[in-house]
Amino acid sequence: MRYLKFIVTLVVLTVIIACKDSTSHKAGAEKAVYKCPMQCEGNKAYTKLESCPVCKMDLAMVENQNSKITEDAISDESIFNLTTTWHTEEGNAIQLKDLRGKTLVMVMIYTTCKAACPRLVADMRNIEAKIPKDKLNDLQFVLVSIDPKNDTPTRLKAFAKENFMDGEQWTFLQGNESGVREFANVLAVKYKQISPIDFSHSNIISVFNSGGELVHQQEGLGVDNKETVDSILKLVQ
Ligand SMILES: [Cu+2]
Repeated sequence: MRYLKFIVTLVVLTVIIACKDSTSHKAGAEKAVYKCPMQCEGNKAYTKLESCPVCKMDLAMVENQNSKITEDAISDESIFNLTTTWHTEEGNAIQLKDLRGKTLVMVMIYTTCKAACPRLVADMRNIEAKIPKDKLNDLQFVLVSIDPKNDTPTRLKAFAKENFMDGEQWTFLQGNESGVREFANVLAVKYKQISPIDFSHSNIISVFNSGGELVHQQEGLGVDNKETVDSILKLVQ
């Protein structure tokens, strides 16, 4: 019986190592997780290399679950198919697919808005506040400007600071006019410039899974965010 356990362990370890070797190049900088090779607690994962509390065997390293999705092909519905280059509030040039691997909570705003956007921003912060701190690493809250002319990276950075949203989990994006319009169309967000400094716009917060597929939208200002939070928590479990 003991030999059998040993052989099973060897086989499992070999498979894990083989899988890891073939995927490690693509997986990028995902953090490692550890699981019991005997799966005493099913799929339970640990973040430290220790021993299984049930069988006392050393845990084996496996890739983060997120990396599974990272390696899969992008589906036709994914926003990662959009090829516009954006600039973050830090001035970095990125494409949406660079956000791959995280659950995304996205909203379109502009920083000089005096009416709806301050409330949308508050709604985003209220959603963030309901997410357990240890889950925030798996999430990115993204605010896309519908006013790329005025919302430069510098302006976005200042706005982030003013609103206490300069933590790692917050990203602000400046695009170009066609890229912003294209993205808005995907979200079904409508916006229209009504004066040199004002836009009318829809108020929609969208949740995407780590493959960039839309899973939930909430529409309105100050609406009950329970469904939105639940949809996020399901994705980051
Ligand atoms: Cu607004």
